[in-house]
Amino acid sequence: MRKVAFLLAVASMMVWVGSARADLSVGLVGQWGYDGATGLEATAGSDLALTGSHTKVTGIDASDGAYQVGNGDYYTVDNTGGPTTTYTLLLDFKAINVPGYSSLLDTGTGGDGDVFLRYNSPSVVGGSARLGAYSGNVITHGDWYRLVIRIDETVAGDFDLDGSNLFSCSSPSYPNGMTLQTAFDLFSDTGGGEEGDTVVSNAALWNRYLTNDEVIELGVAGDAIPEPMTLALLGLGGIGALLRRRR
Ligand SMILES: [Ca+2]
Ligand SMILES: [Ca+2]
Ligand SMILES: [Ca+2]
Repeated sequence: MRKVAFLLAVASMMVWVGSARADLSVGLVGQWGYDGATGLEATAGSDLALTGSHTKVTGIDASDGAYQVGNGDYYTVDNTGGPTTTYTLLLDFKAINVPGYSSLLDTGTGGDGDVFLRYNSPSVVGGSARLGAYSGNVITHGDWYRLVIRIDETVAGDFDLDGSNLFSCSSPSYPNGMTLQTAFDLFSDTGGGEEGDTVVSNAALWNRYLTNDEVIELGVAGDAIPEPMTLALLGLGGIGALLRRRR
């Protein structure tokens, strides 16, 4: 009986480990850390394709890989299986300069950008979105930020910076046009010229609308994207140690 009680305790501990944190690995369909030999390698999904050139620069810390792109340089994301109307896109970036507007996202390839930074004073730019939805002055040149863009084309859009909500859009007209096509571009305003110099350290894509709690859990630029499976394995390892100790 003592063994049964122990196993029940183990089972409840495993449930606790599984539920203690949201599972941010669910629906993670793309992840790029800009840490590999070319800076284009995916740890989830497909490798990025580069148009133009990019320069390896100092990242968020000494061990972090990051790349700078300028006007005419951009990454194309393979979104085979799209168009995608519900998604979450994460970018860890810093703006070196913002000449008027600087594109962060073009939801397709070869067209106007859809999410921009907008120059607003000598040292600060406004965080941004399509259709006139701009935040206040929240972004300083040269500082790192984690931007999380959540879109459900039919319902809502949320933009969060370092875990704080910049703005929500519930108007049905707002997210319209934010559908990710079967390929889409980061830091491109193809032909429009509205691209500043931007450094990127991380990008990630989920095929679902993350919850507010999950966005808070994602934290700030450079924070690891939590993988609860690792936590669960740590939990199992601990349980294994307990089992061994009982013998
Ligand atoms: Ca660019
Ligand atoms: Ca576009
Ligand atoms: Ca990186």
